[in-house]
Parts: sequence; structure tokens; C-alpha cells
Amino acid sequence: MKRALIAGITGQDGSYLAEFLAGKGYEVHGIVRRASSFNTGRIDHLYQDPHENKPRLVLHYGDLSDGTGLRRILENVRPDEVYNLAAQSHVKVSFEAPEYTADIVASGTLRLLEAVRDYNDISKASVRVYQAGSSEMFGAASPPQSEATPFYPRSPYAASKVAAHWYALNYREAYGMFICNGILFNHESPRRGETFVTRKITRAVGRIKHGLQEKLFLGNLDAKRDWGFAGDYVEAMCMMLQHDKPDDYVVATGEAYSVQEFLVKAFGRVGLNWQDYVEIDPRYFRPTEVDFLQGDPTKVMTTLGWKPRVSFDELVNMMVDQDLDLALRERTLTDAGFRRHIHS
Ligand code: NAP
Ligand code: G4F
Repeated sequence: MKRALIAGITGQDGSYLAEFLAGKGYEVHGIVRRASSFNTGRIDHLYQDPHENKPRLVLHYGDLSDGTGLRRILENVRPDEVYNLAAQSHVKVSFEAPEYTADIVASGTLRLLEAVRDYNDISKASVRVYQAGSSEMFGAASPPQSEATPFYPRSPYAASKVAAHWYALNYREAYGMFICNGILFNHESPRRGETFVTRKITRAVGRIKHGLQEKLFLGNLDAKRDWGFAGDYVEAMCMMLQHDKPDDYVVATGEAYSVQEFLVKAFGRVGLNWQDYVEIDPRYFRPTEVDFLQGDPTKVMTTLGWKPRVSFDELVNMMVDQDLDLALRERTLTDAGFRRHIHS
């Protein structure tokens, strides 16, 4: 049985990857940050009591800011594969917390790579590592973007991901480590964080439809993104680590839509016109925007045989349908006198 260690297991991708690997028979270990409230909502359905004989999902407290702790976790878990999905992953927030973002996204990756390098030396193992790179690294480069496109980062987040990408590539060349950089374009799901634009929209659609919200405030509606389904993308991560040689891959659908096109589809799903509800709030503009991301996934398709299963329309419908259901439950609670809580 293979053992995988996932940093960032409580996030959107971490939860889908944990499910996927568990389904393949892996023993899955995850690194969880200490928080004052529970942050394991996305993986609670997978959790097993550690007092059980052989739980298939084991959680370890740790943080990418704490290199010694990472090393200790590696020695305890003795993984075959490590997936580094941990990050301060919000682009706009990275302008507000740039040093923190760099510390976790760039230096945190370096800490994890150092820990794996030491563990390999001590144990004579050859742990395979997946590094979560991002299409944000292409930033202002013209679409379609492929593995050959030069990076042009437009935010502290993107610059930090570029640093992490090069750390990973350098460790592969310098120490012969098996490390793959996935350069993933935007991928969404009903588990997407509620401050990313797709989920912010679908949450609002559900609440507006059920009379819980009147307006939706957004920033730049003209930006274009290549949006896929997170469940499809985690399969590509695993496929990279099963290949006979480590390499870097763009993962994308090859299609791009604007934020406005997402709005049309999402509001249209419930028979509403987005223009009746959306207002622009410059607070959501970014100091430097990434206008147009559209990936060229030829390499991952031809080399690894990966392809996306969920279309743009299916993705929007899946997210809206779930958020309609959530809003209905909120409505029921509100009608029963409970106060509701709105994220923006
Ligand atoms: P996400 O939902 O924001 O999850 C991020 C994960 O990292 C969470 O588990 C979070 O823990 C954890 N984390 C944050 N700071 C940490 C720290 N200091 N130490 C340890 N863990 C920490 O992000 P995602 O959408 O799943 O994305 C996964 C990875 O892929 C990220 O690296 C992201 O930058 C990258 N990526 C995402 C996309 C996309 O479209 N989704 C595209 C390209 C690349 P908490 O739950 O406690 O916050
Ligand atoms: O949903 P977003 O915040 O995603 P963004 O910035 O593309 O980043 C996501 O994808 C990256 C991969 O390309 C990941 F690396 C990263 O971790 C993250 O998962 O914004 C998408 C677009 C932007 O152009 C933004 O300006 O939507 C625009 N937008 C318009 N109004 C908004 C809003 N974005 C947010 N978050 N909130 C708004 O109100």
C-alpha cells in the first residue's frame, strides 16, 4: 500500500485529492494547521477515529512556516509521495499580506523540499513530490500559455509561486529528486472557497433566489479564465507522480470565459438576469490584474493521457445547484428565527 502526505489537505484540492488517493488504496496523511475553530469541514466525511486499528486517513498538526515540524512529520509518516498544496492562495489577499504570502508560498515550499531532501538522505528513500504551481505565474503573458511560455507574474502570490517553481526545478536538477511542477489553471467546485469569484457568484445566486441577499458586489468582470473542475485536476497531480520521469505540466481545459460569461450562465440557471443584481465595487479591483489565462494542455494530454471530464456549463450548474440547496437550508433556519451569516 502506498503512503501519501498532503500539505494543504483541508483546502479544496486537498479534499478531492485525499478522496481520490484513498479510492486508489493509498494510506493518506495530511498536514493540518492549528486554528481556533475547526478547519476540517471539507474532509470530515473521510476522517476516521485514530483509535481505530488502521485508519486510512491520518492528520498531523504542522505548518509550512515550521521546517523542523515538517521534517518530523516526514520521519513519522515515511511517505512514498508528497503533495504540496498548502498556500495562502488568494491573489488579492497577497497584495495585502505580501510578506506572509511569500513566507508560506515561496519559503514554505523550500522548507518542505529541504525536509524531503534530508529525509531521502537519511532513509535512502526517493520520495516523489508534487508542487502546486499556478497559471497566475504566466500573468501578463499572451494566451494560450504552455510549458514554453515565459512567466510574467502580476502579484506577490504569483511571484512567490514562480520562486517555488524554480526551487522545485533546481532541487530536481541539483539533487536528482523526483519533483513535478503542475502548472494548473483555475479549477473550481462546490468546495471552492467562498471569496473566489466563481463561488462568490454561485453563493449569491442561491441566496438571491431564496430572498436572502439583494445585491452582489464584484470587481473586474472582463477578466478571462480557463475554468475546470477541481475533481478532474487532482487526478493529473497523481498521474504526474506515476510517470517514469519527473517533469512539469500545464493542466487546463483549453477554453476561456470571462467573469461576465460566468455570471450570465450562473444567474441564467435559476432564470434571473445578472444585471438586475450585480454592482461594481472598486474594492475588488487588483493593483495589477491578470487579464486573460487560457492554457494549452497538449503535453499533459499526450504524455499522461489526462483529459478534463466536466465542461464549463456542467461546472457552473453543479456549483449553482449545490448553492441553491445550501441557501434553501439557510432560508429554513432564518425563517425559524436563527441569524444568518453572510461572507463577502
Ligand atoms: P485552498 O482551498 O486555499 O487551500 C489551501 C490549503 O493550504 C488549505 O488546506 C490551507 O489550510 C493550507 N494552508 C494555508 N496556509 C498554510 C500554512 N501556513 N501551512 C500549512 N498549510 C497552509 O487552495 P486550493 O484551491 O485547494 O489550491 C491548492 C493549491 O493549488 C494551492 O497551493 C494553490 O495556490 C494552488 N493552485 C490553485 C488553483 C485553483 O484554481 N484552485 C490553481 C492553481 C494553483 P486552512 O484550511 O487551514 O486554511
Ligand atoms: O476567483 P479569483 O479570485 O481567482 P484568481 O485570481 O484567478 O486566482 C485563482 O486561480 C489561480 C490560478 O490561475 C490560483 F493560482 C489562485 O490560487 C486562485 O485559486 O479571480 C478570478 C478573476 C480575477 O480576474 C478577479 O479580478 O475574477 C475577478 N474578480 C472580479 N470580481 C473577482 C471579483 N475576484 C474575486 N475573488 N472577487 C471578486 O469580487
